Amino acid sequence: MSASETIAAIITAPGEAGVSIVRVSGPEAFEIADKIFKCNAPAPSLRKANTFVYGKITDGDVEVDEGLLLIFRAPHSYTAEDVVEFQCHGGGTSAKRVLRSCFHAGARAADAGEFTRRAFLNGRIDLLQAEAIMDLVRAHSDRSQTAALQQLEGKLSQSFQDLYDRLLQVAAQLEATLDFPEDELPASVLPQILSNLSKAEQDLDFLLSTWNEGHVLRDGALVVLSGKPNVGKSTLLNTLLGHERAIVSDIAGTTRDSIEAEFILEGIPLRLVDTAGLRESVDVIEQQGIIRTRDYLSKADLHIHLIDLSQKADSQTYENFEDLIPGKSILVCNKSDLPRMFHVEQWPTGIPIVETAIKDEIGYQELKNALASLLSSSIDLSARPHAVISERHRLVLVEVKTELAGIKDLLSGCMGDEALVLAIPGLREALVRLGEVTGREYHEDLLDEVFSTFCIGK
Ligand SMILES: Nc1nc2c(ncn2[C@@H]2O[C@H](COP(=O)(O)OP(=O)(O)OP(=O)(O)O)[C@@H](O)[C@H]2O)c(=O)[nH]1
Ligand SMILES: [Mg+2]
Repeated sequence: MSASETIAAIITAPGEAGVSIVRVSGPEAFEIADKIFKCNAPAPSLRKANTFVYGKITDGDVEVDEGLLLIFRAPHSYTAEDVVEFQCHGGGTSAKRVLRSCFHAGARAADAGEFTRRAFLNGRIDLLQAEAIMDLVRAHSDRSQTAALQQLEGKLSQSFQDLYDRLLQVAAQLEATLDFPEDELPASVLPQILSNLSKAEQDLDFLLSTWNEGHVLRDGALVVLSGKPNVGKSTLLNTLLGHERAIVSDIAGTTRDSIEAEFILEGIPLRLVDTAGLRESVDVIEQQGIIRTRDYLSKADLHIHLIDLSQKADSQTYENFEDLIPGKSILVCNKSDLPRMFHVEQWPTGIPIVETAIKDEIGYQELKNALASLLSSSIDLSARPHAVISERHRLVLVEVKTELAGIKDLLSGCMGDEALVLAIPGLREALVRLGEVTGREYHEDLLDEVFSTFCIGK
């Protein structure tokens, strides 16, 4: 992979559409445009930046499409290189023919994420901003999209920069301290260093506290519907989605396999999972389904457990209650429209209980409110969306936190030269790791890891 090569890819989604765009980036972008784009004079390479022109796109002697050519000159382009973009016709064929023509004229196919990787390598954006671009593309809700936009605008980069600068200041203070003979060290130095370290720890803890929200906004909160067969799980899934996604019937054991569907609640993406009903079963397929239910329950962010008020409680009911976790689970007492047969000695404690007749949408709004209330423990719904860290960033922060705790212990014990000498490498390591989040420090493996999640054309 070399920036001396000119790369090309279709940057719009496949499928029928009015327009598709082919981007070409690199030193030969204009040479390629001159070869394949026929327009009124002047030729593309002689045209001004940030202009567009109509013309015919050719491959050798063959005209392959007509469209617009957009002109960007380094460093004012997506990649910060010379870039031309062909706006041609959408659909399965036109853009592919235009792309092939670019290859014949000297471009090579761009790898997944290569345009954005070049934008990073050319210093136009940092690694956090590069990741934000993919988060934007993948955002499932307004809130996720706004958080990604904030990250692209550099809000998260600034927080990491502030943390980095504070630790750099501590490193400088420690190095300076080494120059003093031990008995001449000013008394104020150690408290200053420790206070800076504590402030860094606070900033770090704040960033870490945004992880759960980041996980929910990027991946969606996994909300698992569970309960005995026939309690109304699939009816609830369909009601939430507003269409008949799962089969509903009065035969217990209708849902055999887990069914996942996306649902947006208050701007937050949820991955709803309808599951096979929990019961003792001799049916091998049903047993497999129940294993999957258990697997989903172990990974769930939130859990809606349903019971049927028209049926008597039994030992399975109590066994299922053991899966309920305060702060994570809601108990839905369904079929309240039917004569009540359900009685238990002991209701689970600390679990919100909502009575419903889902079939008639009774109690449905209360259930959505209870769900939003549980979600608000990881996301402050009243606050404006803000940039939040991802799993990659969390792993680095956890390491840096451990490193800082070790340094604080060393320095709190004594302020001898030995402690200083031991503390300095730890701090340097913490700075290197922190630098990897924004890409101030990077190596090929790190870039491969980050950009491997990108798609072609991004
Ligand atoms: N009376 C009444 N019937 C309901 C209600 N909710 C669901 N049902 C009925 O209960 C039956 C079972 O509903 P499902 O949604 O298939 O139940 P399930 O929990 O998915 O069942 P399995 O897939 O077998 O585990 C269907 O006949 C529904 O129409 C309700 O609130 N009141
Ligand atoms: Mg079902």
